[in-house]
Amino acid sequence: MTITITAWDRSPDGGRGLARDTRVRWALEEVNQPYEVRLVTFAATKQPAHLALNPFGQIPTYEEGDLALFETGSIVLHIAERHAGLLPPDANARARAITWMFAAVNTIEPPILELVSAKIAEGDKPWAQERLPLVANRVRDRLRQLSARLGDAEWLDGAFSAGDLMMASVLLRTRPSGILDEFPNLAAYVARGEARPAYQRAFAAQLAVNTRPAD
Ligand SMILES: N[C@@H](CCC(=O)N[C@@H](CS)C(=O)NCC(=O)O)C(=O)O
Repeated sequence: MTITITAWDRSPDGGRGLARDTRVRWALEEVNQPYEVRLVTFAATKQPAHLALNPFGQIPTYEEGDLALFETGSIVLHIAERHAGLLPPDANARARAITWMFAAVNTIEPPILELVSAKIAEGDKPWAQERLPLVANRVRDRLRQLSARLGDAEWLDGAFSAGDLMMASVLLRTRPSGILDEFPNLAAYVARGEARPAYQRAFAAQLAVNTRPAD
C-alpha cells in the first residue's frame, strides 16, 4: 500500500532538516519503505482538506490506505511497529525504546520549542531579552540530565531504536542555538544519528524539495 506523507512546499528552515517530516522520512528509510510526499503550503494546511488529516493544521501527516495519522511520535511508532528495524524484539527492551520516544517528545522537545518561540515569535517584545536566558537554561537543564544518562554509550538503550531516532531529531533543533555543542556526548550522539545512511537519504530528499528552482 502506498505511503504518502505531507511536507512543506518550502520549509522555513530552507532544508536544514529541522521540519518534522524529516523524522518520518528517516523512519521510513530505516525500514526501507518507499513513500510519496505531497507538498503543502502553510495556507493549505489550514484548509478543510488538510484539517481532516490533522485537526491542528500541521505537517507531517501520514496516509496509508484508509489510515490517516498525524503527530510524529505516533507516526514513527506506527512505522516501527509494522516493520522490523526500529524496535527491539525483546518486550521489555521494546517498552524502554518507546519510553525514550515519549521522553523525546514529552520531556525534551517542549523546552526546545519554547526557546524557538521565545526567539522567533516573541523576540521583538520588550521583555524578550530578559526571558531568553531563563528559557535557554531550561533547555540546558534537560540536556544535562540526558547527557548524564547517555554517558559514553552509543545509543540510549542498547542498539539504535525509534527512541534514538526521535531523540536525535528533537536534539537537532538545539544546534542552531549552540546549546547542543555545550554537551559533547549529545553532539556526538546526534552526529552518529546523522551519519546513518537512512538519515542521509531522508535529509537529501527534504533538501532536494527545499532547494529546487521556483516554479
Ligand atoms: N507535535 C507535532 C508538531 C507538528 C508541527 O509543529 N509541525 C510544524 C512543522 S515542523 C507545523 O506544521 N507548524 C505550523 C503550525 O503549527 O501552524 C508533531 O510532532 O507532529
